[in-house]
Amino acid sequence: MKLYTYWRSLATFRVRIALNLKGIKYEPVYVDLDGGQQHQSAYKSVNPQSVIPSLVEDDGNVLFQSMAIMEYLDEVHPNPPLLPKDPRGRARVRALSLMTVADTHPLIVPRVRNRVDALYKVGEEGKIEWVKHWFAAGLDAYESHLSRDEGTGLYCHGDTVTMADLCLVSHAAGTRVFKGSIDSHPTVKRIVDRCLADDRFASAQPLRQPGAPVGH
Ligand SMILES: N[C@@H](CCC(=O)N[C@@H](CS)C(=O)NCC(=O)O)C(=O)O
Repeated sequence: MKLYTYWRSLATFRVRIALNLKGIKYEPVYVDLDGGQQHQSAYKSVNPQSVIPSLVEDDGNVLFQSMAIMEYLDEVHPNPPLLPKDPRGRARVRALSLMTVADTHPLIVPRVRNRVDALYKVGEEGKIEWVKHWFAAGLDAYESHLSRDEGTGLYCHGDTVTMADLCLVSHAAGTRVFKGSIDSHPTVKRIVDRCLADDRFASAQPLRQPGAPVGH
């Protein structure tokens, strides 16, 4: 399997964790998002949307969109499961996952922050402020949900890891990359710290990938 990846990509981080949890080996193929490699024809022939991750199976089948990939991996390699068995549990885990995948992360990706700058000339500082705003709003929403819902346990849903934890951890990592903190969100922090104590999460972190800046 080949995983098209970049150190900072939060969507790819989610998939790297899923692959580690499932014990699936993969060959990383690096796509330099800052250098615009996602727009070059070599990569567009793999994923015409010009975004990562893409996961290419040995027979050439291309999987794309992190949530679809995580669910596919879960169906093909059911252990350990990333979704609960009951429909309400599955709905809650998917909903918590989508808070990152659909509602926060898409607002801060390079193509969006660059477009905001192109239209409104916000500059580097303005782009960082934009990103920080959406990460903070996402953290507040997670904290409110996770601290009040009975479904929350040691992890986002119950006492075992689910897809929601992979998404939450990616949100927390993005917060950190952009010099924010999760310290004032105790439930989020408790769950993220527990996840990152597991090397299958920790080794997949953005700042531990080749090409990441040192000294963070
Ligand atoms: N919804 C997609 C998001 C994919 C995405 O936007 N990936 C980012 C990196 S995390 C990317 O490739 N961005 C390139 C760009 O914005 O130019 C997923 O979850 O897979």
